[in-house]
Amino acid sequence: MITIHRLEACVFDLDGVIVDTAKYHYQAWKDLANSLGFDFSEAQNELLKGVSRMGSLDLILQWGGVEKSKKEKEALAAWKNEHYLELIESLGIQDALPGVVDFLKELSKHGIKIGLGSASKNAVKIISKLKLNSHFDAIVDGTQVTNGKPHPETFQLACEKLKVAPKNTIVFEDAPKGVQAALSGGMVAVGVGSEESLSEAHLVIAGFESLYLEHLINKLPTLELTASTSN
Ligand code: B16
Ligand code: MG
Repeated sequence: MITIHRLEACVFDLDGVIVDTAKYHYQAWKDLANSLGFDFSEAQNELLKGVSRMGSLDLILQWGGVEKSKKEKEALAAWKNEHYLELIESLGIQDALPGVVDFLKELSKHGIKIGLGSASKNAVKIISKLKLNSHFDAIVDGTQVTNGKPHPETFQLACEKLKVAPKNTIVFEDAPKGVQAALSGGMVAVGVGSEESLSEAHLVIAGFESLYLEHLINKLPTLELTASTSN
C-alpha cells in the first residue's frame, strides 16, 4: 500500500489521456504496415500504446516478419511520423478528451501542480495545437528520456521538474506500460480506460467527464490521501 501524505501533483500521459490521438497513431502505423504487405489487429495496437516510435516500429516489423536495416527503419519511422502529422494537422481543443480541461482547471484551483509525461516526441507540438501550454508546470516528452515506459524515468523526471515527491503524485495513464512505469516509480497510478487492460492501476476511471478531485480522492480509499480541497 502506498501512502500519500499530501497530494502535490498530477502527471498526465498525453495520447489517450489528454487527447484522442491514439487512433491517428494506429492509422499511420497501419498504413505503413499495409504498404509493406501485411496488417495488424486492434488488439496488437494496444501493445503499442506508450511505446516509443522506434520501439513500436520494431514490434510491427516483427509481427509482419519483416527485417529492415537501421537506415531503412529510420526512413520508415520518419515516413510514419510525417503521415501521423498530416493526420493530426487540424487537431485542436475539440479533440481534448471530455472533461479533461475542466479537471486541469480544478487542479490548478486547488494549487496542485500539473505535469505531462509522454513518450511522444510530438508532445509539445500537440499541447500547443490544443493551446493547453499554460496549464502545465512541467513537460517531459520522448525527446528527454533514455528509458521509455514501462521504465519510470518519464514520470521520475516529471516529479523532479515539478519538485514534488513521487509518492505524493498521481499519474494518469491509458497504457498498461505507463501504469507499470508509474507503479515502479512509486507514484499512485490511475488508469484511464478499461478496468480489464489496466487492472494493475490503483484505480481505473473511464474518463474525466464529471470527475471532481474530491470524488477521485474518495475513490482511493486504500491510500491515505489528503489534499486541500478548500477554495
Ligand atoms: P511519437 P503517450 C505515446 O504517447 C503513444 O501512446 C505511442 O502510441 C507512440 O508511439 C509514442 O507516444 C511515440 O509517439 O511517434 O509521436 O514520438 O501515450 O506516452 O503520450
Ligand atoms: Mg497514452
